[in-house]
Amino acid sequence: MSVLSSVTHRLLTVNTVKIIQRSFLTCLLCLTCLLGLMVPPASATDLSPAPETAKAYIITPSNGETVKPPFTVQFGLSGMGIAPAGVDRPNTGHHHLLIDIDQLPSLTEPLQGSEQVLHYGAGQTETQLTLAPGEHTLQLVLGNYSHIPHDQPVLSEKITVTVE
Ligand SMILES: [Cu+2]
Repeated sequence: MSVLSSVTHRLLTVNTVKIIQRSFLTCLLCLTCLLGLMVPPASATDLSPAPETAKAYIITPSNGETVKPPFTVQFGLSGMGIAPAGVDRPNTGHHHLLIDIDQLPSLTEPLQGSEQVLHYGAGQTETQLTLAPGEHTLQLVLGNYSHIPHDQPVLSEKITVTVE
């Protein structure tokens, strides 16, 4: 009687544990699915594709040029169009000028504006710059409607200018 009771008890316990384990796994799966639905990766929604042929380039000044401040920097873009920030149109973006940047910022997040990262969100294709005398580097990176570089990023060559 007591042996039978003990066996029954053990069976019940084992079954209960199994049921709890199964419920826990089901819950975990549901939670994972829900979280996956609620928080899609930023890259899936915010990144914009760019044609492989797209190119950004600095028209003036040319690499190695000596310039007097203020000097004009002209932005070139081929294979894509310019659209102001906030306007989500395929194959478009706006220019950002990177000044004296050695390490590129994240190219999958919105570019943070600073003295070294200038936004041209109105769709400008040139600017006037005044920089301290000496050598400086300039590079363009296109950003999409929400200031995120494209996938693939559209980056110009980095040029060096000497400011008098
Ligand atoms: Cu921007």
